Amino acid sequence: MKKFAAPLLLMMISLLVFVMVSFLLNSRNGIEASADSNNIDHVRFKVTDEQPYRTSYHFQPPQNWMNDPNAPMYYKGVYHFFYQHNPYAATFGDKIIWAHSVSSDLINWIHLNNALEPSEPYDINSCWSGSATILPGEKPVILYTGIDHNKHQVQNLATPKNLSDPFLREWTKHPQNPLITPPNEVEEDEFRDPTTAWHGKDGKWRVIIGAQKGNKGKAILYQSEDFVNWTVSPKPFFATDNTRVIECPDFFPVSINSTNGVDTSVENSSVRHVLKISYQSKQHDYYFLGKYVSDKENFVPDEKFTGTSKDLRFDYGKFYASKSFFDYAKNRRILWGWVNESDTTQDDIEKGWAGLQTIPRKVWLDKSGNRLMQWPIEEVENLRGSKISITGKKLEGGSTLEVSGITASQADVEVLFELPDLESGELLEDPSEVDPQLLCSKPYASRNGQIGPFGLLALASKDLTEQTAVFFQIYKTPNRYLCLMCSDHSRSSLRQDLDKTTYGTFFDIDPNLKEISLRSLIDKSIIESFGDEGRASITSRVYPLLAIKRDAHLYVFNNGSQSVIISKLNAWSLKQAEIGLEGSIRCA
Ligand code: DQQ
Repeated sequence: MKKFAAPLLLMMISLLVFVMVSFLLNSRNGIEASADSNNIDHVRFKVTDEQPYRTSYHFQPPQNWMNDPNAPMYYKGVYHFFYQHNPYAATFGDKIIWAHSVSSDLINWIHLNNALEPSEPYDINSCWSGSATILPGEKPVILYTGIDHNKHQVQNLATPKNLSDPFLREWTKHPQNPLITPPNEVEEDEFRDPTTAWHGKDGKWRVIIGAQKGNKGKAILYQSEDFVNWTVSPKPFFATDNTRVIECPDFFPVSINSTNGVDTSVENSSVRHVLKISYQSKQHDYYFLGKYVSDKENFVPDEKFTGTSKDLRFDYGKFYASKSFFDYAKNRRILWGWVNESDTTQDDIEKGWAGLQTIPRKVWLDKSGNRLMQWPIEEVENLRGSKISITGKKLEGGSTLEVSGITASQADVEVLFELPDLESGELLEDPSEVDPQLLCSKPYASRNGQIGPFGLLALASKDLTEQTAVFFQIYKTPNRYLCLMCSDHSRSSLRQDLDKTTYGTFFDIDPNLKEISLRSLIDKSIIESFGDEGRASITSRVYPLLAIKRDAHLYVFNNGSQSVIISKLNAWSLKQAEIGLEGSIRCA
């Protein structure tokens, strides 16, 4: 044996050196496209020092895969954010962990050690999504899903080791785990994602857990007096037909007459309730406004789920598995959503990372009571640098105006358009027959209307061969006016092998509306857009080849036959957020 020891050692050392060198090379993670437009299908990437698609102010781990936001909370002056992470690869994996970062402002972040990793029979095959609840006496706890040794999904409790550490660096798994195993009426491998718990009037805690039985999606309610022993409610809190599994449910009250948020346990006549479900096969987050009937322990939505474009969504673009929390420091409810990639898995492996989080959004009930409003948290405005403004500029039909003087690849743009008489909008006899996403996808050349399309061309190349058009078009119907909001990705990149689905939605507008606003947060490969002060939002992932770094441009355009006026446009270059490891903040 001895004579093999030296060569074996040498081999192991060489292997180690090889692995380390490859890791270092890969972890530089740069990609740069050689934009040979004659041969665009074959464009591949080469490693360089800088990545054009890695974001500057969106939350990202240092490397590898990230998906759902987990257990956001505020504790002793610190915001906590946990997330689903594969620390070993830029793809999803079978040992998913809970990574953990902290912040004082929800924009700049310090990455800490992982909070939860597979270690016990009840979570040995992954620690999946869950939520935090702050128990009386300011004691935060986490309920999360473990994939156990049988690949069944069970719910576990973890508590902080040291409550006097505001960073809550270490977490202890409860000795009685698993606390909840799949009940008879659900499938053992489709039972996950406990919500933040709320406290009922009877003093008991309640959580709901996403599940599936046959084709039905379910949210199963559990109750507990001590947060350790949980009893299943005999009937589901909520169920849908033909959706299969409901993932990452979220349930919270919203104030009827204020934009402030309220604690998850508030239940009185000044609030309505929101149930959000993540519909796995569509990868969309749908929400329902409705009535929480606490004595019957169920939720009665105002509208039934149809599985069509009529259902309300938090975001009509790339946005999934979202999670909200009540930020009692600023009395607001904040929503995070996972933004997946639209490039290929091979691209993700070459980039060395995949997945973003949206800029956290404040969420509240619209005055109409019919939908939620969302707006990027005010803290993002602290990143604003140089500014450019345009006022009172008429945009004739068919015109395009460049917004120059800011970093167009990393910007915050707010524009207010003055509208012509809404009566001059095109007639849509029966909007319920029209899928807005399909309407938005009409080929660009044929898409010209009366009032609009008008909006922004973001991440555009100088010659406009690459552009992501985020725009509005106004329609009249027999009894109301509608705004179509779209994000058109058909020309977002010269590359062909990307998911370029165009997204869109309708929303009602006030018949007396004179102006409409559009805000876009642009960050290298993501555009988050908010229409009409946050009435609708669309998040896009785009990977331009030409419109990167200094070659990215921003335009305002109007392609309708009626002119619109830019009443006010403010655009800012945004600075890079500080997102890095503890002790050595590196920029993202
Ligand atoms: N992601 C988690 C699950 C959840 C899904 C696994 C939603 O807990 O259902 O990473 O994206």
